[in-house]
Amino acid sequence: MTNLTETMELRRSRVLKGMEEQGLDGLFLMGEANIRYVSGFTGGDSYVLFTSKKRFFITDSRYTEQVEQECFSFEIVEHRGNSPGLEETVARLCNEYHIKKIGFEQNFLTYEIYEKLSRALEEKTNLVPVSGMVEEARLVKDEGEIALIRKAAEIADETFTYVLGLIKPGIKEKDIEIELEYQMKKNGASGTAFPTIVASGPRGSLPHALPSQRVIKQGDFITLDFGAVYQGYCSDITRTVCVGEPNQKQKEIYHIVLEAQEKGLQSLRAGIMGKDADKLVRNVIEKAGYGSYFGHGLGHGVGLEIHEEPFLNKRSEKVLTSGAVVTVEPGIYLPNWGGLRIEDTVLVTQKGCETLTHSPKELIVL
Ligand SMILES: [Mn+2]
Repeated sequence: MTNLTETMELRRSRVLKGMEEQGLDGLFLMGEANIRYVSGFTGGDSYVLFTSKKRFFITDSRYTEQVEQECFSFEIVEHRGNSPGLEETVARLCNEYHIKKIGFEQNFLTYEIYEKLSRALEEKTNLVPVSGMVEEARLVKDEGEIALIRKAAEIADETFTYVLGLIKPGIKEKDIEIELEYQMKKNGASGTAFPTIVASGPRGSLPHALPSQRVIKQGDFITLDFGAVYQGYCSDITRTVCVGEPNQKQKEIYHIVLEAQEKGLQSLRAGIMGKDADKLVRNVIEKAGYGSYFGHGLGHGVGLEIHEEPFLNKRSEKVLTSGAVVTVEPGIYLPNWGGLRIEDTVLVTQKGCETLTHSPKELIVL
């Protein structure tokens, strides 16, 4: 594994190369995950300004000491408090370093900041919207990142095994959510990767059901979708279990989704296009007659963010690369009946993919 300094330098040189290709002599970053990726900073409310020659880390007094500890090779510039505001600060640096064309992240910079920044900048500086300049680099995970995602996946697996022991008729969805989140933290997670989903009985038809006060009953399917964050990196797993013996229809639908999910794991490899992977999995569910009940995409990238590139869905023309980490998560959702989803986090490799979440997938009957 390369050391942190080398890793950061490599990441920054990729971004600088992208700037050069787009003719930018400045790049203003506001996306939190992007900033963490190029700086190692774990706090919030801070920004990075790259110029061809200098790197500025723009923060306020709450974080200055933390930036000194976590980041290197940046000139720290304070804003807010006793200093001028963000837009004035960025404009001052652009003027001082004669920036002609500065890129800003169009998906993060608000219209309000854009207006203030436009007004503060001198006329010779052009503000140019850009996207994906850091996200592209983040697509391929390095060894260190993969190790952290592996750990986040392991925490999720351990948590699932533990929480299975607590699920029985009479417990509420909310209780299961609290246990999942508590156990993930006990197992080393800094937090949850996204709001935990617990959907039982007929609520299983809501793909993103938030846990309710519903009491678990004998015969319920329960879909648990949760993930851990470990040192900034996320995991994502979904399992559906049955409380008591499943009926014929539950068994039938479960096996269709399982077959589709396994088809996904067999199909993923470097070189496949997102929409082709989606199609192969969707075919399994369509052939079984439930195509219209699988409304969402096959999966998404996972890393510093829970949902990031590459997205795997009907429209995705992104070609998967070795080192991408994605989810494979087909589901079937039948209104007024219920539903289920099965999801793993996987690492895309040259020859196929490696599953990082290992919880069992045969129907668990509690
Ligand atoms: Mn997911």
